[in-house]
Amino acid sequence: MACTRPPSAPRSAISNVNETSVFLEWIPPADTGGRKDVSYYIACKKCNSHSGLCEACGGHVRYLPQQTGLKNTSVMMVDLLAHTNYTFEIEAVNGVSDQNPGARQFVSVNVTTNQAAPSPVSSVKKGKITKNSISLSWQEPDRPNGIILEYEIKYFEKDQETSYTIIKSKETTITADGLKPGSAYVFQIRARTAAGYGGFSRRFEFETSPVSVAASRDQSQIPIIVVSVTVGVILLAVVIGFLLSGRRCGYSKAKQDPEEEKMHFHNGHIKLPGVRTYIDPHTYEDPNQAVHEFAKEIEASCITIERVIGAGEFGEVCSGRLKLQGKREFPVAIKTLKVGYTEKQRRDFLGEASIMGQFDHPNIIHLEGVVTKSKPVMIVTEYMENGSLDTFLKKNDGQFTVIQLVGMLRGIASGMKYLSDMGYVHRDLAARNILINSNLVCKVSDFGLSRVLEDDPEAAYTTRGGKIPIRWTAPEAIAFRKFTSASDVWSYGIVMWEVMSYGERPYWEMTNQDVIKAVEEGYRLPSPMDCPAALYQLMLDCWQKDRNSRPKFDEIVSMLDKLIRNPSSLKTLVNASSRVSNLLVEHSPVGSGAYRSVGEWLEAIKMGRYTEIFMENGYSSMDAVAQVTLEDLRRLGVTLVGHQKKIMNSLQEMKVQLVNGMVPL
Ligand code: ACK
Repeated sequence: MACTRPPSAPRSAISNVNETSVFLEWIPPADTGGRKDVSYYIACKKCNSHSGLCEACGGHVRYLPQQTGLKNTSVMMVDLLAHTNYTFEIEAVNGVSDQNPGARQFVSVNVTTNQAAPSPVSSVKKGKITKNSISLSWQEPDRPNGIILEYEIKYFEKDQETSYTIIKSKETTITADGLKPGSAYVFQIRARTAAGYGGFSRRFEFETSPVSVAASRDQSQIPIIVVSVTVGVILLAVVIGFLLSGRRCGYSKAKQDPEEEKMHFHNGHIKLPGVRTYIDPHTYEDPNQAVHEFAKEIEASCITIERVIGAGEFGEVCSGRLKLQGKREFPVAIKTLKVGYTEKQRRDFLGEASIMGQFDHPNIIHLEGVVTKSKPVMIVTEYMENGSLDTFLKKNDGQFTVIQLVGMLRGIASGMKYLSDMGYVHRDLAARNILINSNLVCKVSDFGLSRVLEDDPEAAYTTRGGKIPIRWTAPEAIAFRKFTSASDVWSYGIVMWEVMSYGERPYWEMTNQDVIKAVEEGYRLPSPMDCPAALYQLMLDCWQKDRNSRPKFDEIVSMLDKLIRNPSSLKTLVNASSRVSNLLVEHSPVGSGAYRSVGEWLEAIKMGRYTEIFMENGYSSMDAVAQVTLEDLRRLGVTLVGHQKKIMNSLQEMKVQLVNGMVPL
């Protein structure tokens, strides 16, 4: 037999990260060593992002189908840690590789796993129970996906779910006290890591012990009074807290115990201490104080500027390196404030750092710090190798799998969920304001107050004087500046459209005025080419005229997660024949359209129960129905606000279409 050799290294390895799973694919080595028995081995190393030191991954990682002797040129690693840097070495081996053990032939791939929230807590045990308290203990979730920062325990008296209490604890035990004797309480627990909260556990029901019969008559009222007084005292404390900390815009911390925080909610109305909320830097009398509260001061000597990568409103944007004491040097982006700035410009420039510094999330651009003690004044952030998402997608038109695109969208939605939970409304969410790194992780950037819009070349002045990026903005925000997380959801829908069409300009070359008119008339962007139907439906949901009907960011994240977990759900594309390229499509919300009778219309919007009342009161034709007002509905006995909303929204949609002659009623 002729002599044979070990194979050369596998080639062109690519990775696809989905939360804490990584899929690797490569092509066989150029040189198989003259043999047909090439197989592959995967070495996994976990690397520290700051020290750069790597260690073997350990036994928790699962390889599908296996780690060694792989015959195919792909493998999936699951159960990795969240938000961790891994290096995978794909090694080609054959029957003579052992003869030459020194020369490993591998190609390596560096990836950072995305954050994934911990799995639900599955086992909860009751401990000591008294007539007023219940002690619980539980086990860490099976898949913590990171370090558990704390647990949130929600409990309420059975069948009284609207009035609940939340305790936060770093331990896996708590005692809920101040409970009513002989009453059943429902408990749910969830864990939080840097990735956010996992899902709540299933409901666990435990009962306090009863009071003795003899004592019950007189004492039964006491716990209720105690609870009322406790809630009263807490409410009073909150009100005083709010008044005293007015400057801090609703953010205060009332710790019960260093390890435990407790909050009470009634009908979800009171936002109580412990909820981390974004603080508007404008509420600080001295803006410098805000910067230093939220951003670290960096010495200019720690920064090496390498090259200019772009221009911002306040000065150049550069790439460079940051070397902090005791840490390895790493790449950063540096925004500079040009010389000759006014005090207001400096304040506005640093305002972005005061906002960014309050956020800590893998899909929000991370602030390293600021330079304010020397000139030029700088804002230093993590470096995102692939720059802005819109430019990156245009450059790589058609190059990604649907799963990769959905992964990008998931990241953006997750960042937005975090911002909306913090009470921050972005107002300028667009692909140009998303940055993307070498692992295709997308992060929301460009934070500011009025500045954001001044800065954005897309922003146009409206008749009311404000500057608004029309194509990305919800109609109510354009019309009466109602900027909310729901208007951010509209913009998110536009970002989805930009991503799925690889950076196409929304509404192409239509003028801003035409865009406003078309959207107001009920037209919406058509599906991008080759877009999964489920994604286009989600876009249309984000563009609901009624902002309360749009999905919330947490719902968007869960929906995208579901699609990623079940990729076959992305196979159904929007029907090519129904996709009208370069034309807006008429947006018909479910239930509207040409209805032949009042009954058919009410049935379609699931309000069929009112058909008889409508008919009896003279609303027997769609023409008559079109005149109905909210007052009329109340008079007809439609007292539930949800039902009133449903009916009025449907009428509103129909009227818009009637005015434009699109749908004959
Ligand atoms: O598309 P780009 O290369 O990405 O051009 C713009 C430019 O600076 C002006 O904003 C780039 N840029 C901004 N922040 C960062 C960052 N953190 N990392 C990398 N590039 C950035 C952006």
